[in-house]
Amino acid sequence: ESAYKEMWENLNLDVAAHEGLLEVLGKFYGDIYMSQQGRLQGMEYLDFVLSEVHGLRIKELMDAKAEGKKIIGTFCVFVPEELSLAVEAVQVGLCAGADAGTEAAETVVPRNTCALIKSFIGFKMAKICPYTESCDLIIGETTCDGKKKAYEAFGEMAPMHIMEVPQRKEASDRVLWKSEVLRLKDELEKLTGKTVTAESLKKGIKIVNEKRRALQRLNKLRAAKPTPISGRDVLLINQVSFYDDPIRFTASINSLCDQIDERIAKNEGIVPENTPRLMLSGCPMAVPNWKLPYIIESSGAVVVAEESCIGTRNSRDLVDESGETVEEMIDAICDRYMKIDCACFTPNNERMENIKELAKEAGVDGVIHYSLMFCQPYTHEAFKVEKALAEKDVPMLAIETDYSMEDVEQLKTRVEAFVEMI
Ligand code: BJ8
Repeated sequence: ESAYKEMWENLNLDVAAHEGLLEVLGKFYGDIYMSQQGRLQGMEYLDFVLSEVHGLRIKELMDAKAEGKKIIGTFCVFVPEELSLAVEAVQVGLCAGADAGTEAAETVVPRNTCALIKSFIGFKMAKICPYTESCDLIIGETTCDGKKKAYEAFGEMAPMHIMEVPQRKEASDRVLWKSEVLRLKDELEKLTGKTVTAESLKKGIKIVNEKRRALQRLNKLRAAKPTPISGRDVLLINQVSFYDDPIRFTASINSLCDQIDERIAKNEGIVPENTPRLMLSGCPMAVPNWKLPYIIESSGAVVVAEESCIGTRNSRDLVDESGETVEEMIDAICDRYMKIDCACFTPNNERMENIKELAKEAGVDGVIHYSLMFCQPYTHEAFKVEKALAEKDVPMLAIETDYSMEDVEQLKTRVEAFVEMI
């Protein structure tokens, strides 16, 4: 009997279905993560966080709520965590990465919807996600059509606020974006009864920047030859960055980076130096979507970069810290978020530049472009990414998949052939 059962019941979860999910998750994690040899000791923190993902962390959220704090859920890196922190709220990323409640989801969204969307709707309808159930407000956004329309259905089941994210980067788009950031600020102030002050916003900016700096440091270090940490482990760190306490997370990642420094000084790697180095690029991989990295890393290659929102797209840019007034800091936040090179933008040429640069910095031998099936923005951009990389003689393999395990063998065959070729 789990000590958390009462908490889950109070959250109105379907306790039996939830137990089933935890069991599958635990087994999956064991196979994919605990089986690794020579892992850094600092990864124990991540193992612990993951083992308590529906336990201790949810308890912390419940304790925060008891103190009067609000929980804000998000599905996209466009939602500025800085603002949530400035009203003493806790922000958690909800994007679900597992096949769950798909049948139920397909009663409210079309079948040809990407797995990520079906997953967050399915988790809600099956009542198995304690994060979703803890939220006082969930922020949606007008990015792809799939999400935009799915939020209409989701909004009937949960309290939502939708941000309009522009689709282009002209001056008028920046004006729209600022008005949306201000509208979110008003909404958060209303929800929490707190006011965003220069002091609280400065603190929020600092906390989130520090988190991004730790991830930047990790991304630099992992690129060493031989690579000191597996791609799977870095992906896990990026995933956990969305729901862990930001200050504690930053400290843990910095101490992990200290260990990586030591490993590099000894010229130690997680795999032999001549292991083919790959970059993953494309759609975000939410917990527990570890399928493709696992396939890659059991096909004789290692992942040394993730160009995605659960990767460098979320940590690459910092908010300028020189602002003193709330207005200046809001502007700095707007500027930083407008740099996000999501495929929902048109044109989105900066993504091609960023990919070429990252491929070079990380010294990759090839790129695997990953799109979820039915994701229009990223499947379209796969063609452009391949062309951009070809200019630099970097080969690319385009993969479209979902959360099912049916195509594992077929993917493995394709990945192995690609690894052999590079
Ligand atoms: S800023 S990438 S987190 S929107 S996979 S739901 S695009 S059909 S996730 Fe994203 Fe924000 Fe952009 Fe990043 Fe639609 Fe594609 Fe599904 Fe996707």
